Amino acid sequence: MALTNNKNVLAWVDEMVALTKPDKVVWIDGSKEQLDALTAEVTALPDGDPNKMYELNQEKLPGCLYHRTLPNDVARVEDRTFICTSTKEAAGPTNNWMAPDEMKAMLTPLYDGVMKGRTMYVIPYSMGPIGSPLAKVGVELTDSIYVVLNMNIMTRMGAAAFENLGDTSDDFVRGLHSKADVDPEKRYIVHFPEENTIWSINSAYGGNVLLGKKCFALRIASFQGKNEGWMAEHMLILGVQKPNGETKYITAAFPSACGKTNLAMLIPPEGYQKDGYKVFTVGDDIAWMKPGKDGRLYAINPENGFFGVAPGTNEKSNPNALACTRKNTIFTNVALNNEDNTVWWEKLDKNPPVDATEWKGAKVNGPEFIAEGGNLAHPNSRFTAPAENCPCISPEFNNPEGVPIDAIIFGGRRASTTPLVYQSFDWTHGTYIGSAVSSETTAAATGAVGVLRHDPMAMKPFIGYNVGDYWAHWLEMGEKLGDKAPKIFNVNWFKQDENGNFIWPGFGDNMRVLDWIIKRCEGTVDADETAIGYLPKKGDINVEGIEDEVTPEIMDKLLAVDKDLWTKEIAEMRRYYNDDIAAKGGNIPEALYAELDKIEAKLNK
Ligand code: GTP
Ligand code: SPV
Ligand code: MN
Repeated sequence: MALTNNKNVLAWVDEMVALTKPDKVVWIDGSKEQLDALTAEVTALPDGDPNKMYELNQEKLPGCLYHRTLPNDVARVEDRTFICTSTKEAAGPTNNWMAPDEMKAMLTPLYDGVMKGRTMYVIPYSMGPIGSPLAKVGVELTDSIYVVLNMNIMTRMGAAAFENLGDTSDDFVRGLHSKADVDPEKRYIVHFPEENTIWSINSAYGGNVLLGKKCFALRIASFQGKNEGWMAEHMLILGVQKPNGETKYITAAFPSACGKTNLAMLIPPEGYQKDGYKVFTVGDDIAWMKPGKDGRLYAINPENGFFGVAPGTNEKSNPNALACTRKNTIFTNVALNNEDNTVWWEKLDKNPPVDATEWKGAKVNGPEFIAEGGNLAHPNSRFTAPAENCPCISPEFNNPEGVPIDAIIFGGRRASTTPLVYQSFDWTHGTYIGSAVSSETTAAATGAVGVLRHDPMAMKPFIGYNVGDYWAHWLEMGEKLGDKAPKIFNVNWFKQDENGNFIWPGFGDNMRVLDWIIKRCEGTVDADETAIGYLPKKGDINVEGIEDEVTPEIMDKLLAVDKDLWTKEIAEMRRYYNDDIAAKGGNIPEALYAELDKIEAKLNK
């Protein structure tokens, strides 16, 4: 039964049913009975069925399920992701583009009758707390139960999402997904920002198919934000509660698999805990931000769960993330421990299961398999965990108004050049720093791993329009916020020594850097002015308890601004602006070129 009288929703669903021709249409109301029935259906499938999900040990992992996607379908596919605006210029140099009519003409035959013999699930969902002035409604049509069960964790899914839409509103995002034959040659992740529409076909993996996430909450939402005066960013949101009870909120943009979930759930070092510091998680991947009535910038997390990288998550690196995954969680492409029907991934512990099933489905001897160089879990294997499981979830998580932001942090994986932390001179310089984010690539997208690539604001794969206009939008927001704008910083947890070892301990110890950042926001600590920004003065990053690891000599290395490396960095930025952006149709704001000139002049002084 349709869950809404909204005529636009009903007309669009009818149209997509006529196109894809499912045997049956099921509206997802979000009730436990319905979800239990779908879980029973998908776990009853025979072994070897690509849609099969497995129930895990219900004593150790109550409510948890396991799934393997096809080996050709384990990450986002950026080369098959399109922004179809009416002009190529509107999509800009960082996106693949095709004219909307041409794209629809190409995809329509692929969708024609694709759901014959299948059921279409109609998923209503809200990105953001239902009823929040910052929230938005989406509807995803899919032929995948795996998608329904994941969307139930990642969004506020079900009948309630329609509550605020009314009968005539057209303000909802239309998402059409079919796994089709999961054919990588016919896989397309396509956005029509001018029509609030997403078409995804031939994938059944995470970011390609959970359309509320990257497709809506970043690509479509960034386009909406530009037109409506707000921002959609690839950022975690955290709160640091100080000993006096006051909480400071910080957002941070790092490229995929560069530490957002980890920082969002950070546990402060012992000394900080003793002093009374606490960290709360508001979000781990996406922030929607808008100026509030008081003129400050407010952020909500549009999601309702975490789609986190499993490998590397353990009791030491991120106990909060691990705790999130102990119930009602879906694991994708990790390994199975057949000894007790639980899950395992690299660095979970030092005991890979002897009786294991690796992520492609082969039964193996875990320790032997690893000794031969195999990965038991895929490097981009993930957990889908409800936010409510998080031991440090912020009491403001469901606040419809969001939280006021004091600081914005950019960062990436940089083996050299970039210091542990520095602060921008102002918002415009901070926008330049965001535009200059680059990072060594990870397994979160298909392609080579470990190659340095530009990833402005950690948004390169997610900006739903022209990157030059996106930077202009950042500058406009800064002007609107004026002296109430958050301060902007850059961090690098990944600096290495000559042997390729990380020289900063990272994880919980990143609190020491947040501490400096907060003090800078409050104006209670001085800084050294350098060509690239404000750096911590000697001794101002607290190393109490890690003095053996982070000696004064190492701290000097962490905070070094090497003139030669930075001269190269600036030359590369000029090349990037000119050749990769401006020459390819990106309108770079003059103010950003001016920042480049200023830094260059200071370096040469
Ligand atoms: P997406 O979900 O893809 O957007 O990733 P993310 O940015 O949330 O990254 P996540 O926190 O899952 O971390 C990815 C990888 O970075 C994991 O293997 C972590 O162990 C590693 N990592 C995170 N924080 C740190 C850190 O402070 N230092 C070091 N050395 N590694 C880190
Ligand atoms: C990322 O790649 O940044 C993710 C995972 O958060 S996905 O949902 O696949 O985009
Ligand atoms: Mn992400």
